[in-house]
Amino acid sequence: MESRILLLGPVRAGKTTAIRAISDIDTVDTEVRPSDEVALLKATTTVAMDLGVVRLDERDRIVLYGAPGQERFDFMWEILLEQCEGVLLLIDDTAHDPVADLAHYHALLMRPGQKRRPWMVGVTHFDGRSDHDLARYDTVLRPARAACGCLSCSPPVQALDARDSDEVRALLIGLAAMLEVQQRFRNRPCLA
Ligand SMILES: Nc1nc2c(ncn2[C@@H]2O[C@H](COP(=O)(O)OP(=O)(O)OP(=O)(O)O)[C@@H](O)[C@H]2O)c(=O)[nH]1
Ligand SMILES: [Mg+2]
Repeated sequence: MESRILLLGPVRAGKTTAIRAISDIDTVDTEVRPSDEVALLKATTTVAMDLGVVRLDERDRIVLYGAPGQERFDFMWEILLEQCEGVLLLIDDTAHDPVADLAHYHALLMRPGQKRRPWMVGVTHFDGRSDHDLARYDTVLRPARAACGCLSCSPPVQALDARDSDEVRALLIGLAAMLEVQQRFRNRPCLA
């Protein structure tokens, strides 16, 4: 089975890094030196998309797309979302307000009219802290979770070092399993 997964999230969350860490092919990327305040955060930024491929086993492979984090390229988010069955949302835990970042992307993925997709949250730059520190993200996810237990309303949240190919792979295997479950029970309604 071939799945297409979009890595979405703010600048510096680790989308390009994760795809480079795990891809079995030379990745395609669109990195440029930033000309604005992003230059304070990092040397290069994605302006269109990343592309990689990871083979999970004999049968399954995932095509990975990486979105640009900058809001001014948000038109690419919709184009890439259209191509993808699942989303791995990366949130930089050290950003100014990472809970607000999650709320922003949650609103995008859950807005009326948006196709419901299985998705997961990978919290990056977490660097070995206790998983209890992930609880603050529940404030965003709790209302939708309480309304419906479907794979789109109840995304798992996990710490992730985007540089670590084993960690990225483990998350993607989980997400691929969610996609398979969704395909088997295609008609299961979202109650939210
Ligand atoms: N310490 C630490 N660094 C990380 C972690 N995950 C990613 N990084 C680093 O954070 C930076 C992320 O940069 P990118 O992968 O370019 O981020 P991006 O999400 O593609 O950003 P844009 O393309 O600008 O939207 C890289 O320098 C990574 O090495 C982590 O868990 N811990
Ligand atoms: Mg990038």
